[in-house]
Amino acid sequence: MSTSFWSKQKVIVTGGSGFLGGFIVEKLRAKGCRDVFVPRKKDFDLTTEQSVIKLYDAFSSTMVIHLAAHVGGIGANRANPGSFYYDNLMMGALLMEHARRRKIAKFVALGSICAYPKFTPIPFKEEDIWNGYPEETNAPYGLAKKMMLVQAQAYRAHYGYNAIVLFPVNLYGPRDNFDLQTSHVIPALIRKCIEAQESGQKEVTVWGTGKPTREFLYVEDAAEGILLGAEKYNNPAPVNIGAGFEISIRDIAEMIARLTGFKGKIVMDPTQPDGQPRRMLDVSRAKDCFGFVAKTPLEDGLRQTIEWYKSKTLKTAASL
Ligand code: GFB
Repeated sequence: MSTSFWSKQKVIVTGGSGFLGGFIVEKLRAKGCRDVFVPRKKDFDLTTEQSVIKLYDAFSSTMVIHLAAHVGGIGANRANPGSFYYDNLMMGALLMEHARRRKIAKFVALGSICAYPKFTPIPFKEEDIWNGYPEETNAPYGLAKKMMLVQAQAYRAHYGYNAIVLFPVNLYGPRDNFDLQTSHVIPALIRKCIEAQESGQKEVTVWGTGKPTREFLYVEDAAEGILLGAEKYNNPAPVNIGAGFEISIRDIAEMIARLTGFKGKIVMDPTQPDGQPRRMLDVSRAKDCFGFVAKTPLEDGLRQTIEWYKSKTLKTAASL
């Protein structure tokens, strides 16, 4: 445990009240960091320069962990390509530039696996990240996030600034977004299966053909990997943060049906987009550079997510 390192850090966590951010803030405190500042969206619009200046005026820090993003699943990406591009591009550019001007010692930027080319050889290696255009449904988002990699490498070369960029794969877990229009596939299918069971529905619709594959990293493992990188990694090369397996959408749908106890039919809806054909990361660099290996098996992570969602919906029903 590197308590001594974190006890000396004063950390700004943008997006610190979000799905991943909440786990990062909890882990920071568990690792001995006592000075954590989470800028709330209602107080700081981080797509504007004056808000970024106001943030850095409000809290002097030794590190920025930039998680804030305008993000959603494939449906949200298709519906909002312009704002996903602009908001994520501006937040990254402004936060890193002003962190540099303030001489904030370290900037940790979170890229996205959507930045990879549509047809990247499996497993995705970081050196392949520039070998093509990303898959169309989430290219604006992925490229906006990828510009932080360009900025970080340029700033290290020009100013000697210490910014690192980590590329997490699809995340899932408790406290995720379960809205059926804007969520990612795992929370969407958990909710659909549970609601179908409760309402006696005989079918659950799964978007696309079910043929694409994805890799899923449990959110607490992602938080651990990001903080290990934040503490130990100080190089310009990007690093994948993942679990190192692939599973088809049909297989994950069947696994979620089994784990939620939904016994009805899974119906594919090919009018909905498949998105990237295949995803699976080479996770060796994170292991070699800062000892990160994901621990939570997919079934265990799904069970914990399903239990959390059930308890949350029970609480909501009880409070009505
Ligand atoms: O998780 P998801 O929305 O985003 O979709 P991506 C993954 C796959 O699951 C796609 C299928 O092939 C979807 O068509 N899918 C099946 C569903 N049923 C559903 C459903 O009910 N809801 C959803 N959402 N999908 C994300 C990006 O791409 O990758 C994010 O949208 C982020 O911005 C993330 O970058 C890493 O995996 O295609």
